[in-house]
Amino acid sequence: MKQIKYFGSVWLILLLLLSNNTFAQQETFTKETFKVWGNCGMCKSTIEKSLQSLDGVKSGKWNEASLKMTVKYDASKTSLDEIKKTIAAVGYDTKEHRATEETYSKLHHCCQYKRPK
Ligand SMILES: [Cu+2]
Repeated sequence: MKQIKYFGSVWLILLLLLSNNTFAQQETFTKETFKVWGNCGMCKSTIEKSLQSLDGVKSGKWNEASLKMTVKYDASKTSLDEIKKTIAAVGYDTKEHRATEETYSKLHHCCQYKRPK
């Protein structure tokens, strides 16, 4: 009887270790902050929505006052470069990736922010 109890707790400990490990794996996201040029709340939703289709991005938040973009992503699935390219593809500039003139000109007129030189 004592032995059964003993094995029971061994299993419980093993189970706890395993689930702990699973939680640890979910926390391996890389967090980065960088500047994205833009104007308003509409830009915010366009920028943030563009990343929803990108595999490996956990979250992306852009602040229209500071122009700061904060992303959390899985570095084994995507990269900062890929994220910036995706943002440029919907019309928004970062230091490294500029939107094409064509994409920029298709933005709503109030979203046509002052572009970096
Ligand atoms: Cu806008």
